[in-house]
Amino acid sequence: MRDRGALLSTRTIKSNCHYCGYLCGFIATVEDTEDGERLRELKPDPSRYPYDERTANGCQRWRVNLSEIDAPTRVNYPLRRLGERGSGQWERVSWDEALDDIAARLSALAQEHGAQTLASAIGGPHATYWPLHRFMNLFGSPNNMGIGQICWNMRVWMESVVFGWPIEEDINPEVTGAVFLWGTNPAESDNSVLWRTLRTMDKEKTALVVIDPRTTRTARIATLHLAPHPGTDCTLALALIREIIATKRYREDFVRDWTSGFDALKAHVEPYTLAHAEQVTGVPAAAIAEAARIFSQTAPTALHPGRGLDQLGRNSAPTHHAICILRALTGDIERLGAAVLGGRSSFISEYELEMSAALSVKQRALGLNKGYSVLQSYENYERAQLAIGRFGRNLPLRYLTSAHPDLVWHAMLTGQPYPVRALICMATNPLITYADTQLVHEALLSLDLLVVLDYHLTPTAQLADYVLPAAGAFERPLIQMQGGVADVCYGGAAAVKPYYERREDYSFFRELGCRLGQGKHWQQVSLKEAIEHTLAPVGMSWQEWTDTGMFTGPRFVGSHAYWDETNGVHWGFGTPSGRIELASTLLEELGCPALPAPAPVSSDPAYPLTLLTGARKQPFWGSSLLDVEEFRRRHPDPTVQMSAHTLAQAGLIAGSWVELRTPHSAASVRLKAEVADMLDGIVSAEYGWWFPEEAAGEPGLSGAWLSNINVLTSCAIADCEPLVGTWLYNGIPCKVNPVANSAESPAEALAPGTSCEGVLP
Ligand SMILES: Nc1nc2c(c(=O)[nH]1)N[C@H]1C(S)=C(S)[C@@H](COP(=O)(O)OP(=O)(O)OC[C@H]3O[C@@H](n4cnc5c(=O)[nH]c(N)nc54)[C@H](O)[C@@H]3O)O[C@H]1N2
Ligand SMILES: Nc1nc2c(c(=O)[nH]1)N[C@H]1C(S)=C(S)[C@@H](COP(=O)(O)OP(=O)(O)OC[C@H]3O[C@@H](n4cnc5c(=O)[nH]c(N)nc54)[C@H](O)[C@@H]3O)O[C@H]1N2
Ligand code: SF4
Ligand SMILES: [Mo]
Repeated sequence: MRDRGALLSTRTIKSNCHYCGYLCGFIATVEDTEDGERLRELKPDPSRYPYDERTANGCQRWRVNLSEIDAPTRVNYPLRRLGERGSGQWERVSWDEALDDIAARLSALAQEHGAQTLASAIGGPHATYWPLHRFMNLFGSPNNMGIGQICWNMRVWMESVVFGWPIEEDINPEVTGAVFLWGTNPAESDNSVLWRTLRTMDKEKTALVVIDPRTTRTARIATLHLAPHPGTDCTLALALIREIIATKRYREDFVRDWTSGFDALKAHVEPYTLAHAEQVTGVPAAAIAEAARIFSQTAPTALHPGRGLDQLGRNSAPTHHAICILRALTGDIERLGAAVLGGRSSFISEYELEMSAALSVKQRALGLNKGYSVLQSYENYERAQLAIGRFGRNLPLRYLTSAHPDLVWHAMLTGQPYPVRALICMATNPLITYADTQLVHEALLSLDLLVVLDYHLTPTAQLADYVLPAAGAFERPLIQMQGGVADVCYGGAAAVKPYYERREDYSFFRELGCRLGQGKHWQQVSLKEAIEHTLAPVGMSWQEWTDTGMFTGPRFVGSHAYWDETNGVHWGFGTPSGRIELASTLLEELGCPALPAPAPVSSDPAYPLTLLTGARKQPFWGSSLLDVEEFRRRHPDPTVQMSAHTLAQAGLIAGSWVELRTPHSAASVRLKAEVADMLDGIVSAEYGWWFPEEAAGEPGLSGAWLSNINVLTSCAIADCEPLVGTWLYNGIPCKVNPVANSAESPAEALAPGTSCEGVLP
């Protein structure tokens, strides 16, 4: 732990939490000591977005910033591997030594194999990724792996296909008549504005419809809860569409004036009767009809989809497409209280910051996705942009072209279609959070160079050549820009200088870039300067930014209806036809069905149960915060939930360790069985589990194999959804067995006596 030295003075500064995408404002008390600055205290800041006393009380994570900033498990100095990969042995080196060596090795690898030999991996919404994207563009590699294919890309892509640009939901209990939460559970996944709004709104005035196979805490406050069999949501959506058309409850004028493909849609949904939908989804016909009635009431309806739909493999794209159609039918688009098109950033956009234009045509053509995922590729990003770009808007290119992990892991292992020999991971723990842990493990072991930027020595970091200590919340300024698909950004200043030798991620990419001849593209020496530069076009000073913590541009709702004098047409939407395309001409041009249809749901007679993975649970976040003792006391073990009936049928005892298997893997994992209110035949397993207290390094990698649900998942490209490459995290055939010694934790059962020796120098 850090020596405190004598206290010289105390001051306060406005800064931000970064344990989720809200970046809540806090007033940080900082002590200046002889030994440097130290974060002493945090108080929620009533002057800044998204303050509300109840939020601060409702969020369990922000307080741990005070201990995590100096936790014994933090990485504080650049570490270089000693011995074999995964040995668990490290030597401390200087940043210059690390950067010089990484630059030299990347140069040599690019010389031998081409710049595409470097891949990168990013994670969830908790970091500033554009510096990595800029570095990769300037280096000349198209191969960034994102987690977007199973997080937010599908939404952005399908909204862009149908509406010509992503939308922002506008849930406002003053005007919103109904909120549909579809495959999302904000009670566990959201600590702030959304959950607070839903919880407190008057359900007599604003109906709340929850669509989820589990009776979650969110479902319990719903006006109507529909529990479809996992993966059957597309059929449900098509039945809602059919019912709304059949009962003439759609907005006829809006559909006539602003959409295309209605007749084709009407014919297409004909087979999706209430009876058919009841049979496929298990939701009673009367409940579907009631949901259709609520959706199409006169007041605005806001629809908020979540991970339940994002991670449905082949059913993900058609389901998202169908819910976009629903919104358009009832005119709930470009409508306050429902959804509005996002703006275009009037500060420097993420597209410009990531310098996407710098990646040459030749290197784009080497993108691994070509021929595999139709939309998620450089060529078809450009195709979609032809219409979208009419309004000077650019979708964030690097996210929406990110390379499919299955293709990248295989290029590492086989050298096909070309060798990928190096990987930089920033703010991600792919060994735990990406699909198919065995494949990820083999691929990482095969590399010539693996560099990991993180706060902790995660299982992924344990396999690295270099682990570089990242500055975290309160140690660096922040800016969140929604990928540039809205005219909003928020964030603020650092409270303290990074502790020890930690550095901002920005600084790593800049320093590495400068060593590789990118110097003229990294004019701003720090992230603070880069944020000032980003905000310059809107005339916002640093002082104003850190005082308010937010920039919002003017909001134009209904710009599609503006009459363009010069061309004698309405502005319309950013699609090829200028209308909302219920039947997509872009998809048709690309050889795909223009209208959504459900794909078969996975099944396997040898694996009779259905596995949902990754249901969010407070207070944990992804694979993070498992080292926080207080959290582990409250939630010590990974759990798998099922109904009392399913538990009994499988011969299991609540509270005991059980073994899960799927057809994707010869291995199994252990979690603790828990009874919950949900459909029979389904099991819902937590994700993200490893055990920081277990021994680091091979073979155990701090318990990375014990309860990590991604040991059982797969992202095999042949099974992925063809437009974006989404794989299946929800709806995997599985079986659950009792285990001998079911009171024993998996670590006791498999690796007796292992414990965490201090591995950090
Ligand atoms: N089976 C299954 N797998 C899933 C999911 C699921 O539901 N089921 N969910 C998926 C989804 S939606 C997501 S978004 C991903 C999340 O996957 P990841 O993003 O890989 O997981 P996290 O644990 O959130 O974060 C990884 C690491 O980032 C570090 N970190 C945080 N902030 C920073 C930063 O600013 N800089 C640096 N250098 N490091 C930082 C943390 O210490 C942590 O070790 O998981 C996906 N994987
Ligand atoms: N505490 C906590 N909060 C988080 C995170 C975290 O790790 N921890 N991660 C953040 C990230 S990266 C993300 S992407 C968001 C995700 O946020 P959400 O989308 O709200 O994710 P969940 O809370 O898991 O809710 C998804 C729901 O979908 C349901 N579901 C599963 N399969 C199906 C299906 O086939 N059909 C339908 N209709 N529903 C289905 C599940 O039962 C579950 O209740 O959460 C963010 N917030
Ligand atoms: S909601 Fe909680 S975890 Fe998220 S930024 Fe705010 S205080 Fe931090
Ligand atoms: Mo996510």
